[in-house]
Amino acid sequence: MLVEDLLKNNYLITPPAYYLLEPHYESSFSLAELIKFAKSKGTFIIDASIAEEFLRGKGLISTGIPKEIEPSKPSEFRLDNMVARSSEELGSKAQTSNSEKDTVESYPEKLPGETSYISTGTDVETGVEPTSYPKINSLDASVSEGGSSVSTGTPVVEDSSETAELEGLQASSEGLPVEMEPSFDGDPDEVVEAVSTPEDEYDAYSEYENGNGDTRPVIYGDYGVPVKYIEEEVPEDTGKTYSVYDDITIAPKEGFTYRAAEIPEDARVVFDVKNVKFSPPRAKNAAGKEGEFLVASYRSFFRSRLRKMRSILRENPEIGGIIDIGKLSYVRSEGDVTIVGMVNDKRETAKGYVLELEDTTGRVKVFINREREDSKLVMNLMHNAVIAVRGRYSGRGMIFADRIFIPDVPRFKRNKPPLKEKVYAILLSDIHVGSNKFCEEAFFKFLDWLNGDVENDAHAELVSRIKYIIFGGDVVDGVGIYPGQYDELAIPDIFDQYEAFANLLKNVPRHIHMFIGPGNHDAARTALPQPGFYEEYARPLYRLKNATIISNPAVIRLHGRDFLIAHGRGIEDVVNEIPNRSHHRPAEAMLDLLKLRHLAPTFGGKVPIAPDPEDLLVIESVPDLFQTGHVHVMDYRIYNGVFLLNSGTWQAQTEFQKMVNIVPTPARVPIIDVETARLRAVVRFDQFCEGV
Ligand code: D5M
Ligand code: FE
Ligand code: ZN
Repeated sequence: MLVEDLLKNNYLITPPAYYLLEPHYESSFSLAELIKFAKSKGTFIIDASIAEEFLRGKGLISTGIPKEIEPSKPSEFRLDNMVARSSEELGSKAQTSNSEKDTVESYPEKLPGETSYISTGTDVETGVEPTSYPKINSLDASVSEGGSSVSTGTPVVEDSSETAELEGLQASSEGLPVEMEPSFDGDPDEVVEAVSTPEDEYDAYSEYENGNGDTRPVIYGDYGVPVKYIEEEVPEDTGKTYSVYDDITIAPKEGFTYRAAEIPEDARVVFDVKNVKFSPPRAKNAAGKEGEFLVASYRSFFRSRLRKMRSILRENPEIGGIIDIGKLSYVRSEGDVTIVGMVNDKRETAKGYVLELEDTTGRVKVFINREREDSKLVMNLMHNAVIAVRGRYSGRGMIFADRIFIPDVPRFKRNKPPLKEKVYAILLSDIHVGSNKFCEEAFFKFLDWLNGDVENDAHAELVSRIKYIIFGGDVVDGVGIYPGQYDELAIPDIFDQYEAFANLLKNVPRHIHMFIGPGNHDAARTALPQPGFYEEYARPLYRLKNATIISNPAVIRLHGRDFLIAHGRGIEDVVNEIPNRSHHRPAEAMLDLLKLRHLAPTFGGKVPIAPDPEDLLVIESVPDLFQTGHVHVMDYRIYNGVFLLNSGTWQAQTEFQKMVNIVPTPARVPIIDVETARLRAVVRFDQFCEGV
């Protein structure tokens, strides 16, 4: 089976590509050949364009898909990144389920001093044994293991390819993400019934002329390739019943006392995207076109990024007078110059690195020799990040740099006044209510625990002082977020998903204030920043008495401590661009973002960014705590007084995550001591979400 064979080797195939390749698999090409080809293309996802190219190269098809429907970016993944995420790297993170009930792990004495790092998620801190991760087969081994027949190279004749295709389809129906054509050798009534499907049910599909005068409707796949004929009836609503948790009522345990109920609330949203007033760009004249507005908006966006970054960089006393790139040609060549610019490009040369920097006045190339200490910073620069550079201007559009300055955060922080009493905040994200992998039972247990159902005094002390809960996005699984998601939904309706989540949150004791922000699975603007949830979908959340809806990103000031909350999609770009970064160590990626003082610097990468006239993703002021989620792995560290925490998730591993080797750490509750903005404890409920 092509799909399984590819999966064994950590390669993915899209349905359109599968249909193209399967008929020829093992008769005209081997697994090894296909993998070798995909590898040469630097992708591990075999999509229709890769399949076409491969088959064309083997002379198995003569025409390709038209240029305009080829995806502009053949793959979101680069092989070099995937290789970097090797088994030993994945295995370095110890995450196991804990068999003890509600284990509390206390941290404070283990936290090192301000300037040192907490190493992420090591066994020492979590006190758990490392799990061994499924080893990624080495490519060579698996290719030989594939052992499929050697390609004869003989092109398949047009006629027989059609039958081959049909046979291929029927023979390989298992393990495929799409439904298969029914075979017609069964009961003739079945066929009649299938054909009698009303026309209007097919509204969503277009007619497809397949060359034989057959105009059966088809579904088009991602890249405009027909995926399958519709022969059978569109699946009827089976009347699937599901709970939106309106029967869940958990009340505080009698006699349980909450200290936090007596402590006055001191919480304020100090930054929320919704409160930022933009002044949209104006058209030069009445004939201004939409495109011009967009360009003007982006220009304004970058101008704003440069302005904000320049003022951050200026706080560094080492950086002297800054000169506009456009004025470089006026400077005398002997002295040093300092510029601030956005990184357009970075390249490695034999002796060092060449960067292209741009500001609003021009562009310049910067060379830094590998011998220079600061050249080490180049590896961690992301596209469109803003940096300062000091060096000698050669006069031919090139600066020879001796220093590179990243925005970074100051080494020392002002101490904040102590609080009268201990008060705690829980930082969660990626609840994914509505997914059939949502850890429902674990979440119920968490709610019980919040309501005072605790085993011992240590737990009671924690619960008693919890005053805030922050949700950093992906609170529901959403609908239509990825192809085939419907099959993985327990609650297939987005309205019901929000209602279900709100019904769960009604069981959070009333003295606990919640802050809830959106992520990429939520009903909200897809591009960053996300102002909030669309009200018409998430109304039940807006109606909660003890909750505030926040934007992504947002800054919440709790008792004078600033908590920067973001869903964290920028981590994807870090993993994509910076060597040796992994989804399994998100705190490290968060640190890269913090040092660049931006939540998603790369424009045109994995993360869509809205062309707002102002860049609201710049980390303008240094927070006490920085929270993200998104990658479903709990991880944390400290850097120059800032506590970085990536919350885990409440969703067990999905099929997709299994394929791409994402191993989530579900149902963990990190509790933050608000006074120090550091981790106080992690309470685990993961034993209740095994095998979800
Ligand atoms: O993201 C959960 C995790 O799955 C996170 O590590 C990103 C990863 N993910 C999700 N969708 C994709 C696609 N399409 N490509 C690559 N990686 C992906 P969540 O936002 O909860 O779905
Ligand atoms: Fe998520
Ligand atoms: Zn997400």
